[in-house]
Amino acid sequence: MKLLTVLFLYLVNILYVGYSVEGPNIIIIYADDVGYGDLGCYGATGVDTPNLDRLARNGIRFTSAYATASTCTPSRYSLLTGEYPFRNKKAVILPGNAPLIIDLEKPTIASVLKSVGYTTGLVGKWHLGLGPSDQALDWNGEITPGPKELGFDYSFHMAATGDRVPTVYIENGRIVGLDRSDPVSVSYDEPIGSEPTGISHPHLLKTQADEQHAKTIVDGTSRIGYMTGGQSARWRDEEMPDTFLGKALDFIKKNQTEPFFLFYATHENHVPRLPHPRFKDSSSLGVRGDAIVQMDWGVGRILETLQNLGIANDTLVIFSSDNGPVLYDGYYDGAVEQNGDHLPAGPWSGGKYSAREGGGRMPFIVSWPSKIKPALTDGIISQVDLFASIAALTEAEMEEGQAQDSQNLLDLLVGESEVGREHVVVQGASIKSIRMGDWKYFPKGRNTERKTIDRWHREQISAPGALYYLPEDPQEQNNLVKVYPEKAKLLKEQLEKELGETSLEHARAYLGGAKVEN
Ligand code: NG6
Ligand code: CA
Repeated sequence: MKLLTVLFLYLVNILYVGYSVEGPNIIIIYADDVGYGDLGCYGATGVDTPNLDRLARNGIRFTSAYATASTCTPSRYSLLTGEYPFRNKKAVILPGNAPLIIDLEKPTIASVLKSVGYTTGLVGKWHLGLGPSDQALDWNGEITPGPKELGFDYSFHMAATGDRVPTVYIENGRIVGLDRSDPVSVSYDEPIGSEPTGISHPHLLKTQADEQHAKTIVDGTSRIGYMTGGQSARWRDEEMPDTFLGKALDFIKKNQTEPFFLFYATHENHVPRLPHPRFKDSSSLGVRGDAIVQMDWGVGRILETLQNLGIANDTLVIFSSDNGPVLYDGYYDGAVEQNGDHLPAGPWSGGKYSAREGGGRMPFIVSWPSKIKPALTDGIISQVDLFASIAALTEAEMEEGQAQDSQNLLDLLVGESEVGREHVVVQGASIKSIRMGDWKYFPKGRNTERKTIDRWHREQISAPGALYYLPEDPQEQNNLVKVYPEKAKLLKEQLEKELGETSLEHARAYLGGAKVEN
């Protein structure tokens, strides 16, 4: 009898450990510059997103989910490390030849999942720098350190953004399709090589661009930065989504029998918006809407593949975006003219580069068919919380001080609770805001955000700051700071506490002086 008990306990133990190590597959689909109002399930008009709508119908749709910043590099930094971006001075929009900004000692979601037995993959946009910080990177050898050193077993990605050189794919640390006799060089200071630029050869362009985006022309589109060589390796913009999707599907198929983590970071909806011709006029918003339809189609293919492989029920899929929407972002692609009545940020004001709700509040959908029941939640969550929540889900150990801003909101994430964060900080291009409950506060301060996007900041960010009551003022127009000074003080103090050593002045000075200013 005793022997039987021991045997039983032993079997239970194997089963239990086996289960915890297996966990669900995890896919984070991270869109670029897709706003709160850009999906059908969040009220979009002029663009249909049936696949994401279905994901939302069968999963949890969040209405108070945030990116930590309204630009790309800082948001991605937070998602992967579980830290607010202002903890790392280098976490600002990076040029395409920036060194890796994540400390190699720091755990990432990928390294943590790897440590509990997941196979980890990155496909799509990176934009967190590549190579060492003490010497220039040779793009033609092994590109390291990068995703691999941060815990990704497999990677297929671009260096930075679609509008920045180098315009090549990097797979497991090597440029794909590179001809050694035609090496790649990249410069963000001086012009290099003799290739046409948008300034010298505007007639060669598919779309005209501003001066910043008018450097080396690749595939008919001028970019930010100069590049020579690598002709055989240069991407074709219109094929990029299919290329990334193909790699994502390959990764899923290859790893279908073991737990995997895929960080699938789409290029859509960043500029240059050059969707595949088969999506032409698939929306009524011009290329910006067509690119959203294309992204949605790709999500559909991923879901269909999970279904066909029989692993859909055991796969946790999280969809979100890195920052709010923008219509004009350097290329005259018609997005502004063709936007019609569509509200890319939904009911919120501001968008990309802004610390208003439109800059940080994101579409956020979570699906896990075997576990999650369909729901709608207003609990506050930030993408920075994915680290601790996913660590809790997979029973991965987190050490003291790691991922310091990440809260374990697993219960909210899987619909077992509606309780989220008490407060959340969103970093705009030059100013930070805090939301606490239904209130939103901006500190007093010089505002260097782009006038065209956030001109009202200039009027409203005057002493002693600005306070808004979101349920009645989603557009953040009615400054109540003088009506509720105590409330303002409470939020101000909380914001200062969150910032910690990063004083407001310091953060602002740094962002204001950053190379790429917005
Ligand atoms: C800005 C670019 C913008 C875009 C952005 C990065 C200018 C004038 N504008 O600096 O076009 O590339 O950086 O976008 O250079 S993000 O989504 O990756 O943060
Ligand atoms: Ca972005």
